[in-house]
Amino acid sequence: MNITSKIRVRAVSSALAVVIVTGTPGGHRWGQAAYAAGQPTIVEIKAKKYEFSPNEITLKKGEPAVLRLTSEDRTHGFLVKPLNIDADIKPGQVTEIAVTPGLAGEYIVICDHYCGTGHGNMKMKLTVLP
Ligand SMILES: [Cu+2]
Repeated sequence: MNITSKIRVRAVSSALAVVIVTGTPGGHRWGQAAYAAGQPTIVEIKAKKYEFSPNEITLKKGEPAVLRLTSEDRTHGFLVKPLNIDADIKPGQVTEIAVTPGLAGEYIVICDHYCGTGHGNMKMKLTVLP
């Protein structure tokens, strides 16, 4: 299988580290080395018109997590501006976002990739506990 994975490392503030990994299912796991140290919580999230499932997740401040995103139909977006997360979710691919939230709070994740008539309501809640 061709390796089409990409790793984008965001400019990090001291409060937050975000790494976005995109790969094909079954492909080489680029993220493995990066995650080995932290034993992150894995959170699977599926996207489809016009919802995320689950539509609510909870993380803990300072604890590393990996959001593993897949799409069941078409390309969706996954945007949480305050946490510096901005990813595309493409069908047939797994998009992994390694995040260690630095700020507690309640955030709204929105799909920022136009996906049809219900697009404007495609949201989920991400809570970061202190
Ligand atoms: Cu959308």
